[in-house]
Amino acid sequence: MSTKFDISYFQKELSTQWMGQSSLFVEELESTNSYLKSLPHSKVDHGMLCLTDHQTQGRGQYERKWESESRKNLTFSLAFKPQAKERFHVLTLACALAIVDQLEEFDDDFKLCIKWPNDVLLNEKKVAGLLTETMFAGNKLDRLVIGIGINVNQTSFPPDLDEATSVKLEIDTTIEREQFLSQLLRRIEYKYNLWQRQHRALIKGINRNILGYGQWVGLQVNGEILGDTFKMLGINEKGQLLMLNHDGGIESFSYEQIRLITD
Ligand code: BT5
Repeated sequence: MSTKFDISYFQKELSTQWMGQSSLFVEELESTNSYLKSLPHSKVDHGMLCLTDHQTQGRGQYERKWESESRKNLTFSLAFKPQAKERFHVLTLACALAIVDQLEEFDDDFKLCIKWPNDVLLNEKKVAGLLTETMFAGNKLDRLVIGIGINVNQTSFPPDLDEATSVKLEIDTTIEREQFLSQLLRRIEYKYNLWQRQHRALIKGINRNILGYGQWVGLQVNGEILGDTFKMLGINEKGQLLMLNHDGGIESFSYEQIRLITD
C-alpha cells in the first residue's frame, strides 16, 4: 500500500529560505499547473508549491499527457514572480539540472542528462518532465509556473510509456518522497539564485549535462527535419541553443523552434 504524501513531515524537513515555504497539498487535482494558474494573484507567493498525489489530467507540452500512478511519484508545480521578463527557458533547464544533481546522489553509476527542451533522462529513459507556463497581466509578468513530474517509486508503466523509468526501477529501493522533495527544493532555490544573478556557472552546468553536447546531431526546426547535421555548442545566457553548421557558421535557435534528433 502506498501512503499519502505527508505534507507536515515535508515542511519540517524543508530547509529553504523561501522556495516551497508556502505550500498547498491537495490529494486529487486535475493538474497542479492549472491549479496554480487559476489562483488570484494575491494568493500566490513567490516560490509557492502546489503538490498532488493523484493528478487526473496531468499535462505535457502541446496538450500531451503526463501519466503518473497515485501516491508513488512527485507531481507538483512551483510559482515564481521574478523581475526578469525573459530567459525563462534557462530557469526550466536550471530546475532540470537540480533534478540531475539530486539523482546523482543516489548512485555514482547513474547516467543522467537533460534532454532538450525539458526532460531528464536516467539511464537513457525519461525519469522526469517539466512544463513551464507564463501568465501575463497586460505586458507585465504575473507569474511563471514550472510543473515537474518525477517518477520516483512507480515500478511499472503502461506499454505506450516504454521510454519511462523511475528511481526505484533503477536502484530497487523505495524513496521517501517528502525528503526527496525537500532536498530538491533546496537545490532549485540555489539554482534560481544563480539564474537571477545570470551566473555563468549555471549555463556551464546545464551544458555539461545536456544530451548531445559537442556532438553532431540532426535537427527539426519549426516542425521540419533538416537535411544537414549540426554540432551542438550548448545554450547561451538567453536559453537559445547554439549550433555550428558545416560551413563554420553558428546559428541560434529558440526553445519553441527546435527539437534534436540524437539517434
Ligand atoms: C513533459 O512534457 O514531459 C512535461 C510533463 C510535466 C508534468 C508535470 S506533473 C505536475 C505538473 N502539472 C501538470 O499538469 N504537468 C506538470 P512532454 O515533453 O510534452 O512529454 C509528454 C510525453 O511524455 C507524453 O506524451 C508521454 O510520451 C511521456 N510521458 C507521459 N507520462 C510519463 C511518465 N510518467 N514518465 C515518462 N514519460 C511520460
